[in-house]
Amino acid sequence: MKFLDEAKVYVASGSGGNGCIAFRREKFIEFGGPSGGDGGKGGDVLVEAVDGLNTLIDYRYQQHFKAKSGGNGMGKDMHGANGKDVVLRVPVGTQIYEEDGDTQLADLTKVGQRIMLMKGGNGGFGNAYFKSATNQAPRKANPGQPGEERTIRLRLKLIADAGIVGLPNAGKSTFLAAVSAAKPKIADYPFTTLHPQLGVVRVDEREFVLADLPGLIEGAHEGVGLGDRFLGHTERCRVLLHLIDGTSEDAGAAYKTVRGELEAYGNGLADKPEIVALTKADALTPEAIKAQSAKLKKACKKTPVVLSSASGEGVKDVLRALWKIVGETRQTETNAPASEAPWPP
Ligand SMILES: Nc1nc2c(ncn2[C@@H]2O[C@H](COP(=O)(O)OP(=O)(O)OP(=O)(O)O)[C@@H](O)[C@H]2O)c(=O)[nH]1
Ligand SMILES: [Mg+2]
Repeated sequence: MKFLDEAKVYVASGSGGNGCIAFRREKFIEFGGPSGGDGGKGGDVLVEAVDGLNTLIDYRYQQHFKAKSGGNGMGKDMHGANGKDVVLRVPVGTQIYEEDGDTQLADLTKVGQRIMLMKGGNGGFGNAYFKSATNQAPRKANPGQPGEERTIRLRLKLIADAGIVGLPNAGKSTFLAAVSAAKPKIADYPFTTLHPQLGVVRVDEREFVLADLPGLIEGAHEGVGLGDRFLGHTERCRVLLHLIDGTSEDAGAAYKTVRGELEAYGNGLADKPEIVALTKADALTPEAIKAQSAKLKKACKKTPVVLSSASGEGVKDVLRALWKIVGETRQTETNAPASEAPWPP
């Protein structure tokens, strides 16, 4: 499945059907009276977060979604049919914005969450509706209300508990492959990973979702390399795993480069809890590990985990450290008062 995390779509709700003017005239039946039915309601536009989707790629192929109009009312008191709704199925984590891309309309964070984006127009009343004591034969019916139309932007921000950041070639994808069933592309050239990938990690009978991201380089916030737009996918992460290539020249400098980009991106990324690990330990001599760890420690002001996805060294430690934060933040969330408390209480 191809990955796409932004899409612009045009949506329109259905117009209501017109009311009808008709009179019942039948042989042998007296006082037939007005019998024009009401128009049907136009279809609504709904957006639903569904399971098993993690890309907006479908919206590359279809960008126009129109709900059906309601049917017109007819004689013999027949009501017009209601127009069919249109439901946009999106992955969990999708945000809906106005066309300007700034005003958020909705944020779908749970499977099955459904929002009404635009209501269809109501159908018009037929003349049977206007019959009254003083006007027994109204020649009046309403037209249906028009539907609405607008252009919206969909933006997917994946929902993962933890996200892996680091320079290209740091071993991010290799780590994800080592700890989950995900099969990311791994190669010894930069920018192997072009879009985020998720994996489910199990540690001590617990599960959490880990996201592997493309590499960041200096100037990413100005568009260098792949830019930093994909960092949007870490905005919802509870913790970041920052991997630093042990075979690089200076692990401390590598760390600072990525931190600089996280800070430049903003949106609270630099304030997220972070686990720091020095990778590819199997390819280093004990002296090199010591030297690189010291440089890294100086830069990040904590002791980095020494990690090797190849030999398995340190992998469990990293997962436990991640789970500790993921588990704790999940706990505080379940204890927190529900933000959408029912009303009246
Ligand atoms: N010896 C050794 N090599 C590793 C280890 N982890 C990754 N590598 C190698 O490092 C290279 C880059 O690994 P990737 O996992 O593709 O790196 P990445 O951080 O995902 O890189 P980008 O996707 O380009 O940002 C590959 O050749 C891996 O085989 C490790 O633990 N030990
Ligand atoms: Mg990669």
